[in-house]
Amino acid sequence: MHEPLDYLADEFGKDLIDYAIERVMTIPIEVPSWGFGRGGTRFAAYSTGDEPSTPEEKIIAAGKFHKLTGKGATVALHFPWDGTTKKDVRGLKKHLRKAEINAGSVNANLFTPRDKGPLDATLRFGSLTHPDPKIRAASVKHCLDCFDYMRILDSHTFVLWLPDGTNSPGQMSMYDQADRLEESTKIINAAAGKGDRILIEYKLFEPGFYSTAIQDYARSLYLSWILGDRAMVLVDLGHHAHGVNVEQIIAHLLRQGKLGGFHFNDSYYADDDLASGSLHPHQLFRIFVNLVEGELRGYMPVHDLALMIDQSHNIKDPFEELIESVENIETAYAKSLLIDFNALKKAQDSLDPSMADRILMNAFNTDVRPILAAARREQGCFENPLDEWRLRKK
Ligand code: LRH
Ligand code: MN
Repeated sequence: MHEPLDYLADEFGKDLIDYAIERVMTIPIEVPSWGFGRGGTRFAAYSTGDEPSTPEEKIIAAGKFHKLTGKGATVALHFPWDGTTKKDVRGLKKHLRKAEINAGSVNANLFTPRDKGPLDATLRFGSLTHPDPKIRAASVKHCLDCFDYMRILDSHTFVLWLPDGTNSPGQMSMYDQADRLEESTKIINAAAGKGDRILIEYKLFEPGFYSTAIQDYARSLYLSWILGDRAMVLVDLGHHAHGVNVEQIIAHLLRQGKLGGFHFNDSYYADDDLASGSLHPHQLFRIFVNLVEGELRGYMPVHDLALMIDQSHNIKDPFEELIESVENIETAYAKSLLIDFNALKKAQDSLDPSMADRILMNAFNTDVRPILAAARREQGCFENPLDEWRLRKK
């Protein structure tokens, strides 16, 4: 009986299919602690009470997720959402060890007003670019605290997304905004430890609706050049204006050695934070095509990038939406691995775009589910995590 994998091996060759299975099996995809709870919108957070809500409950869920899917070996953490003291963080470390998973990236939070201390509602005027040097110092201190947490958690990835921006033309001088940002990020960068990478995340707008301090990849790239080798650009797929060619940005950043990683999600309108690949599976495919081609050309290997999911789950069971997202990311990656890049380049260089695009679409139109199933089987995980999760929920 010809197995589905056999058909794939007939078409693409057994070596390439075995390679794709190995690559899908080992690609590290990081899940967000905040993705196991219900995110909410500006209108409401629709908690049903049965989803994880405490940091411990989220880590336990992440442990189950890793066993079920083979992905999520590391969990992205967000402070103060996941803790406010070193004691809390040591507690997290215990939960992570028990769940047999590790801490991934540590995300600073300079948008949630604290109950006590200087970072209160004044954060609406900014944090690292706040007009008051005391607030800037307190914001820098929060980032330095995150480095302390990274030491406890043995994490080496710091994610800096800055909510700073303005809502009107007169609110702040663009020059002051830029000067303060550089001054603050230089202090943060100087405090980073050996082997740490600082991922600078840009975003077009929100919560600033007139200006945003780090509004596009050029801004992140500029900061990453002035801060040095450990500073890289983080591409959140939902943080672009309509019509922006995201995979072109990715190729350009990879070529400059400044692509640090991703926040995978999907969106129609703005920063919708919907399930990765749920609306634009072909865009996710094009992104992986450029990552795989970049690796073949000697740029940073795909697996060395910080491949993280950043989503807000409101309607579906958060656990199930994360399974869907990981499957869509694995699918896009597996399809991109089926491309014969030599044949593609030959078609491109011989001015034959029809053949070039057919090579891409042939890979995209290939059913790679047998590759994903084989990758999970070989890891001792479940070929169909969603069915298994539902069986367990019963
Ligand atoms: C900002 C963002 C950032 C996180 C937050 C949860 O929109 O993408 O990465 O800190 O979402
Ligand atoms: Mn993000």
